[in-house]
Amino acid sequence: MRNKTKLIGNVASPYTRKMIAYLRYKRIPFEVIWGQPEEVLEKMNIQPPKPVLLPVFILEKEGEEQAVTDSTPLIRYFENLYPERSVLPKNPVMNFINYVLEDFGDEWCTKYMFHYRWHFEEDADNAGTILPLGINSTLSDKDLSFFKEYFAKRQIERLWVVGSSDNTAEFIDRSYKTILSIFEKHFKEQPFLLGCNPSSCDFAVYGQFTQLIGFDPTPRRIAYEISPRTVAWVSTLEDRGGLEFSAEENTLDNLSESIHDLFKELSISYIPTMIENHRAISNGEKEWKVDLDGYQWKQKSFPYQAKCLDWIRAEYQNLASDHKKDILNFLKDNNCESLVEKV
Ligand SMILES: N[C@@H](CCC(=O)N[C@@H](CS)C(=O)NCC(=O)O)C(=O)O
Repeated sequence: MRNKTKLIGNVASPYTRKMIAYLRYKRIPFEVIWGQPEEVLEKMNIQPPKPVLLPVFILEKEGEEQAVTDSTPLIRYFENLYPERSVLPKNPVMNFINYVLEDFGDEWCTKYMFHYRWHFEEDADNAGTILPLGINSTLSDKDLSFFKEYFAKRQIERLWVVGSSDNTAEFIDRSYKTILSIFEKHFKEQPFLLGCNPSSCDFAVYGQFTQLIGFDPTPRRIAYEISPRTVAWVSTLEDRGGLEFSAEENTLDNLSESIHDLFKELSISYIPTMIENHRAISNGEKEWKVDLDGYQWKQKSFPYQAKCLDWIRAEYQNLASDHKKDILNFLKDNNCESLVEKV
């Protein structure tokens, strides 16, 4: 029997929650160490990854333990080791749609998360208190109040880095509410985003929504008002180890209307920001601006997100020509073709 998979994470980290729910669904034995990766890895005498992000997995590779991050390639690594209960659709067209939606969860829904966590006083106050306690619940009151101020100040100052500001608050709020309305319609028809089984995109979106619904007061209130079905989907996806796997898969032809609606929302939010970020990185610009439906979006350039767009385009290029045609038609129908066609 293989050793248990070890990971270091935090309950308030969406990507940690994405991976734990994934491991449970896959029935992969694991041990989670709630803590700070640098401290834990030093004790274990393992080199920290660069950069250190949460979660950090400790994997046995080439006969030694290595610290590895990045949930999207990690899921592909585990899928190779444990092909049962696959979270990657077999149909290449659906697999591509899943890949895009996974990235949307990781790279766009995280903006809702960071924005609501630190933009309003009530949420920042909650996060400032609970985050340090999540790392050490026995902190003295004096240390807690020091860390609360330190964390909150640092994160509020970083809001603009991901595009959240007074200029974009309304746009982010509108996008979050649109997604919730689409999900409400969707989960009335199907239990998961792409059918009867959860796909990797469910886990990515779920990770961010564990925070929006389970941690931060403002987005929680909004979600309960707009989409009780999303609330239920988040609560149950936490542990779907007991779900029977179904061999049935959706295809592009019977894809729900709500997934088309979801891509229409991506076309005015996630896609233009990914493209503009990619352009800025290619031109060596440190920050960039784009008009999103009349809102002036400004943020720092992220090399990682430029890589994400390259990966999506590579996935598309690797498809057979018939599948490429189907995808392009689907993307065009939803104003999303710039995702794969350089403009
Ligand atoms: N692409 C990475 C993202 C991981 C990530 O950004 N984790 C956050 C916590 S949820 C983090 O460690 N942030 C630290 C920082 O930005 O300084 C993944 O999918 O695992």
